[in-house]
Amino acid sequence: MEQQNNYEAINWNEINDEIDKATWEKLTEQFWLDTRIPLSNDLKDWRELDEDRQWLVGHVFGGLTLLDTLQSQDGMAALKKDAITPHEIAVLNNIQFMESVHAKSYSSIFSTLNTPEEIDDIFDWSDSEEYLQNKTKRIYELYHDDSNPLKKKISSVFLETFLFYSGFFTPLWYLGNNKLANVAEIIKLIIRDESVHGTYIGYKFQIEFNQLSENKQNDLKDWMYNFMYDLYSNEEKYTHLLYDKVGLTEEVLTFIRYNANKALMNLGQEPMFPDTAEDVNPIVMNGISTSTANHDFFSQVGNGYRLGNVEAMDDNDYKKWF
Ligand code: MN3
Ligand code: MN3
Repeated sequence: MEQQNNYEAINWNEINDEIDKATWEKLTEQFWLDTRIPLSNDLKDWRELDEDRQWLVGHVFGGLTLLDTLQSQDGMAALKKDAITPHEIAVLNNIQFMESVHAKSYSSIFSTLNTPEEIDDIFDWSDSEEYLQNKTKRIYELYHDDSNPLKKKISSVFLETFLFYSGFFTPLWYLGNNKLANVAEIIKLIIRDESVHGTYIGYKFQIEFNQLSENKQNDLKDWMYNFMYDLYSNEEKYTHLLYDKVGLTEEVLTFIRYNANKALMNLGQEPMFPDTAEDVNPIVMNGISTSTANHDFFSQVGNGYRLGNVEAMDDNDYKKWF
């Protein structure tokens, strides 16, 4: 009989990469569930929105549901195959579960704000809309190509730090205008998670990228910038489709170019677009960077449920942890 190698138990007392442990602690510390947010408090704001704006809110969340489904069903499973340390797999398990929480949380928003017929329409749309399906299929194919682990990591970071933001713009915009605060609270919790995910997966990318020869690094860089360019031109069309009716398209495009640069930075690369934080509408920027406005959200539900401040990580957070 052929002898198999012994199966090894994960040992948290022997850490190969301190970033794994720090990320596990950060993610478990900021654990949350959609069921804790009192979404029905936003119904009054919702009823004051006109039909076009209600359509926009419903459909950006339809799009986000599709992307978080991709992350929870395919993305993290794909990255786990390439993990270097057992602790990295544990971190990716945590991320995978939270992607399911994210995907589910939009349904909590739908069931609060939308009628059953509207919800059916939104899911029919997200399961068939051309530009949304384009980006989803492109990333799906890369996740299922095991021949290039680094391209999988690029896909994950582009998805989470760039492609979600055409959708995130809407709740942040309303938050800045003092509307739909509880819906926005869910989105800020998701953004806080994605910020850690993008930084962590970008860090794991850089470890392997830095071991490549200069030629191979340059080839991969070319591929990466072309891929970003393709995704951006698709995203432009998606943004027009969603935002033309409410006149916000140009502001959204600025915001997504800013986030495209952040995605490249997570991967240790130079920005591609001239847009910086100063170019983004400050109403939206406030929403993304400030602590959660109202911690009473959590005392309302009792049980001693406590969360730290809701804020996105900045570029120096890994340094701060140590
Ligand atoms: Mn997610
Ligand atoms: Mn994520």
